[in-house]
Amino acid sequence: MRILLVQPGRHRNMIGFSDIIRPEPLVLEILAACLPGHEVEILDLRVEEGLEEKLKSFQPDVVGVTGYTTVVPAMHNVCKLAKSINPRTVTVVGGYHASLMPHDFDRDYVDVITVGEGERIIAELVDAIEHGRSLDKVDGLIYRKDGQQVTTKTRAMIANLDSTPFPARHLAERNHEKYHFHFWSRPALVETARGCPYRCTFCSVWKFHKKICRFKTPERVMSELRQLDREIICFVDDNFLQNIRRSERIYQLIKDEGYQTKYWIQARADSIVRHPEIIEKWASIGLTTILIGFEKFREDELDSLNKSSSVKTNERCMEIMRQYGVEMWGGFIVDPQWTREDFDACIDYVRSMKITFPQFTVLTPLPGTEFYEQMRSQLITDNYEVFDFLHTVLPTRLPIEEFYQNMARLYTTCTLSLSDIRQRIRSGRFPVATLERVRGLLADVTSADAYIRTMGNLKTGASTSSR
Ligand code: B12
Ligand code: SF4
Repeated sequence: MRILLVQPGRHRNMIGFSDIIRPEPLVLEILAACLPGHEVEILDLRVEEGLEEKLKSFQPDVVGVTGYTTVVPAMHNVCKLAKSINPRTVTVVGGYHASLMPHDFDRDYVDVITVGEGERIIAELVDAIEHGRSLDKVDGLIYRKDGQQVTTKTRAMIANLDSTPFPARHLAERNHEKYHFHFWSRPALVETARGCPYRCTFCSVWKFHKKICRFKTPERVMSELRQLDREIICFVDDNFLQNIRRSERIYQLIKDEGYQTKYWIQARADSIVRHPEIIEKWASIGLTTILIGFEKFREDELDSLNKSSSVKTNERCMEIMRQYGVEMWGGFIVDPQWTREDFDACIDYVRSMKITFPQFTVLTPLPGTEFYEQMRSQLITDNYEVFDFLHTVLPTRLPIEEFYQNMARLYTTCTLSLSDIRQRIRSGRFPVATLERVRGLLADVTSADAYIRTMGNLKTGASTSSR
C-alpha cells in the first residue's frame, strides 16, 4: 500500500521556539519503520511544501498525520485536503493530543484516531485496510463506521522497547540541511525511554504513558547511535537520568567505542543532585546542554505544581552544572496571575543564577491534563494554535498588554545577549549558524507586540483584567 506520513507545518501565530528547534520528524520515521513491505513517504510541511501535489501524484491509500496541540487545526486541514482529493484515502491521526482529546477529531474527514503508542497500531491498521478486514480487531482505535465513532479495545503498552525498529531516517534525509536543534545543525533525535514516574499537574507525559516507564537497553541504544553521523545527538527522553545505572552504562559503551559527537539531554534537577558524578562523566564525552525544568523560584509555587522537587535542589543542580561546564537550558513557568513585582523577583533570581539560556513559558493547561480539567471554564481562548506556552490562555492579573511587556522583559533582561553568543561562537562553544537563529528567536520573544499580534481572538465573554 502507499502511505503518506505528514508532519504539519508551523502556523502563523507561532512565535519563539518553533523556529529555533526544528529537528527531523522522529515520530514519522518511527512509524515508517513499522511498515516494511509498503511504499511509505514522509512529507514534512515545516520545511517543505506541496501537500496537494504530493497527494495527487503519490495517490496514497492511507494518510497518517502527527502533531501536538498547537497544530491540531493544521492536522485537520491535512485530512480535509486528502479526503477532498480522494474520498477513498483513509485518513489517520495520532499522537498526544489525538490520544488524550479524541473528540477534537470527531469529523467526517478523519477516518481513524489512534490512541497511544503508534508502532503496533499503524502496522496492524494498514494490514487490516490492505486485506479489507474490519478495524474492530485493531486495538487502540477510534474509527468512523456509518458516521459514528467506534472505539476498539485499549491498546496494551509496548513492554519491550528494544522490539521497536530503528527509525527510517532515510525518508527525511533530503531535508537534513534544514533541520537544527537550538545551537546545533544536523541533529539526530534519539528516544531511549518512555514515561515518567512523577505527576506534575501541568504535564501530559504521565497521562499518555499511564504512569508506566519503559527503557531501551544500553546495547540497543548504542547500536542505534552507531548508525548515526550527526553534529549532536538529542536524547528526547523526559529524564535521561531516570535510571542512573542505565545512563552510566550508555556512557561507558560510548566511551569504550570512542564514538564522538555532542549530546543534549533533558533531566530532572533531583536526578542530577543525587548523582553529580554522572554529569562529570557525560561532560567528558561531549554532553553540552541539559534542558531542566526548574519551573519556579519559590518553594510554594513549585509545590503547587506537584513537581516533587525543591528550589534548594534546583540551586544545587545549577552549581553542579556550572562545575562541569555543561550549558543550562533552564525552564521557568510564568503564572498568568503574576504581578509586576513577581516578574521583577523572577528576573533578579534568574540573573543571579547565571543560567545560559533561561526559557520562560506561561503556565498552560495542556488538553488532557488534570490542570486542564480544573481550568477549562476559565480559558480565554479556544484556539489551540496559541497553546504554545508563550501566549497566555488563562486570564492575567495584569492588563494583558502589560503581561506581555513583562514576558518580553524577562527575555530582554535574562537571556544571553548577542555579544555573549558571539563570544561563545569565537571560543568554539557554539557554531556560527547559531547567531542568526538566536537573533530570530530574540526578535520574537523580546517584543511585546509579537505576542499581542499573534494571540488571536479571545473567546466571547472571556476577560482579563485589561478588559
Ligand atoms: C523532546 C521534546 C521536546 C523537544 C523537541 C521536540 C520536537 N520533536 O520538536 C523540545 C525540548 C524542543 C520541546 C519543546 C516543546 N515541547 Co516538547 N516534548 C518533547 C518530548 C520529551 C519528547 C517528544 C518525542 O520526540 N517523543 C518521541 C515520539 C516517538 O513520541 P510521540 O510523539 O508520543 O509519538 C508516539 C505516539 O504518540 C504515536 N503517534 C504520534 N503521532 C502519531 C501519528 C499517527 C498517524 C500514529 C498512528 C501514531 C502517532 O506513535 C509514536 C510512537 O509510539 C515530549 C514528551 C514525550 N515524552 O513524548 C514533549 C512534548 C511533546 N512537548 C510538549 C510541549 C508542550 C512542548 C513545548 C510547547 C514546551 C515549551 N514549554 O515550550 C515546546 C514546543 C516546541 C515546538 N517546536 O513547538 C508537550 C506536548 C503536549 C501537547 N499536547 O501538545 C509534550 C508531550 C510534553 C508535555 N509536557 O506534556 N519538546
Ligand atoms: S514535567 Fe517532567 S517530571 Fe513532571 S511528570 Fe512531566 S515529564 Fe515527569
